[in-house]
Amino acid sequence: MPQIAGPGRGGPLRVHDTATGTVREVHPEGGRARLYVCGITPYDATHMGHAATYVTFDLLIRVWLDAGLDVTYVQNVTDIDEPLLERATRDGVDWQDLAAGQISLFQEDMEALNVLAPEHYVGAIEGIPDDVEAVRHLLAEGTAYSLPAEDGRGEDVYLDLATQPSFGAVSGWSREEMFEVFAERGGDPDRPGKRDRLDPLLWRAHREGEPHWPGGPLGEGRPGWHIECTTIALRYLGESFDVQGGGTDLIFPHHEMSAVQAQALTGAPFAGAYVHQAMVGLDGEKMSKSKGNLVLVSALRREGVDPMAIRLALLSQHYRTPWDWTQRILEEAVERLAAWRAVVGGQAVAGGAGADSADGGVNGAPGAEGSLVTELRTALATDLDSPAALRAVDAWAAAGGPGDRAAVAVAVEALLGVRL
Ligand code: 5CA
Ligand code: ZN
Repeated sequence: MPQIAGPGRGGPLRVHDTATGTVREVHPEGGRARLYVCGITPYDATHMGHAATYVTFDLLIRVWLDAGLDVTYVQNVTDIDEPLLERATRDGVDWQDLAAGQISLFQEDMEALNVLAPEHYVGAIEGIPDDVEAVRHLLAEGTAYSLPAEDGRGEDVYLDLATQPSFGAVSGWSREEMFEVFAERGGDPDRPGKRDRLDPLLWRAHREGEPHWPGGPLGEGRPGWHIECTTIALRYLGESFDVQGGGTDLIFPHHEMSAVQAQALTGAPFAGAYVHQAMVGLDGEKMSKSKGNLVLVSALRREGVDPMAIRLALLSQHYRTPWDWTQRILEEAVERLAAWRAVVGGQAVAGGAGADSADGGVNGAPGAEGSLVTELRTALATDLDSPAALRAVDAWAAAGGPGDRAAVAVAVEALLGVRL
């Protein structure tokens, strides 16, 4: 990741870890931080929930960079999965064309929101050879088992959770809680023959009319959803990387299963911390492609909304609190952006706190801008408290923008990703 120029250095990041239920310091030794964030399933355009997730992890990266760490950031794209195939069939389009179009739109949206691109952006299809190798290994170890497909022409493979004592460590959920969402989130609890109804699918044998890839000893087929993220993360980040990220809708089964599969493969914990963005909704319901209640980044951009205002709207809500997108939140962000820009682009304010701008701030003794930068750093390093960071800039702007305004603009972009 690029180093972001800014004055001085920020302190170590503290962030909420779902697995321990605590806010913990995540500041790896050795100067390199490793992050994996679950990417999109590319069958529909980026909505505010996705955008909130990727802006949150962008903030996390910016705090790490500001603290002097190098960051290796990996994201997958689920370019083969049930919902993508269903949507393509429904709309009578080729699933590969659908995915390619949505992936470019997502990347344009992210760029517009000034979200730093991952170093490795890896498609599930690209990862299939690693999945095959992983599943073969688990079968050989006796931690996975096969079941004949309904048509009798191939075998599906499942992880045997009973062999994995770490199962449950990510979510901390009871089995009852797990069953409540397992089926609706891609699980197949009623598949006959499974040893545990929660066992995750590792490999699905080829069925008539479904896309398929060579699986070597597994035969033709395609990987299950969770193994995709397990193998991509292990290949590009290695064992026990620092943060696994995504929305809270992925805590179970996705992150639980990706982690337990990694543990089965390597014997080591998958990640050091599991960080989750709360769900963004619309009118009291989770915003989701399957429900169709969407506010799209691309649609707002087409209407001429400044992407920096969209970013500010997302940052105005704390990542751990579920919230509903409203027009009011966007309007406030538009006003805030205009207010900040007016101060940063304006002439120096006479007298008062503005008088100390002469000391330069950036590398010299901290002036008014220096104390603002310290406030921003403290807010963000304290469990990514973006609302507090925005309030600090508001207060500075309301005071007429004392100190070196150009230095403030640099810090606001470096830390918050907002271009003034
Ligand atoms: N491809 C999988 C992950 S491997 C997937 O969940 N794709 S997705 O397109 O459905 O979601 C992309 C990311 O946005 C995920 O991290 C997901 O947790 C997050 N997300 C989805 N809906 C919301 C929402 N309403 N609010 C916040 N985050 C969301
Ligand atoms: Zn994932």
